[in-house]
Amino acid sequence: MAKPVHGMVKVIGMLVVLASAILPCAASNASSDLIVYEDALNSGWANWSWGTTTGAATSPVYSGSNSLAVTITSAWGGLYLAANQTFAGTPYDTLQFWVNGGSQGGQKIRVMLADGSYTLLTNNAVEIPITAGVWTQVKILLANLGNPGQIGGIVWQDTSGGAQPTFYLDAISFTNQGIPPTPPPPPGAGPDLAVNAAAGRHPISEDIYGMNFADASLAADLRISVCRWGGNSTTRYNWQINMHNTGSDWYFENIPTVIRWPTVRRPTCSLNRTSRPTRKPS
Ligand SMILES: [Ca+2]
Repeated sequence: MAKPVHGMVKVIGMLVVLASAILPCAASNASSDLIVYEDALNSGWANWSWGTTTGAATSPVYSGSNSLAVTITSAWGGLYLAANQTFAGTPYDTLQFWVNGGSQGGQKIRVMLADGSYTLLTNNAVEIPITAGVWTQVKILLANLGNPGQIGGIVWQDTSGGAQPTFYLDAISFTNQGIPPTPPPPPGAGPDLAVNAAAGRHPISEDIYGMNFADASLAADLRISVCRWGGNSTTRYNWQINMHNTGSDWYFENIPTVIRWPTVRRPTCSLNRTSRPTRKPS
């Protein structure tokens, strides 16, 4: 197979269409790109692959002198390019690379990221088409790869459940294409609500409409049905002798409680305490 050279060869693979992952043709800021692989694995990266053999190939090559030859040798094997130090994903919005299916093509491969804990984001994997004999540029939005805050690596994993013919990768990088974040969807219309005031009615207990220590005139004015009182010494009220005990406030004495009990439906609610001081002398 003739060696295709970038800038000379007219056959450049068609842009991969990846459903929602497809990007507009926007120029990336090359100076800010994070290079993972050009002709060799960049410094700061390591090969953590499993069930996979890799090697430098001189043909086919997309750019420079070498591409990365990848051969899945066992089911679910994967090429795992791991960053020695995890890095922030926020400066980038896209993972891009070129892929060539070699003499056979049709490899079943999904791409995913490892997060800052080197956990593979398997729920955010993107399957890529791989064509025999041509270089195809793949751009995947990081948003479609789980958009981890920290990135630990990239994985190309077999999804066929078996060994696969050799394919080739080249020019692997993280870039910033200036893709604005996807705005959240507008809130949908809620269900129609209606109130049927005539349905399921039941009377409310009169005991609900009460007041604590209501002034008699106020209680009468509000027509409250319950006069509540309690707390401190009144909690110890004995209705059989109409006394409350002062406890430690006043020598634990029983004090007569003067209550004018509410009249039916029109309470005159008051609690007249004795003239005892509220605290005993110290
Ligand atoms: Ca290269």
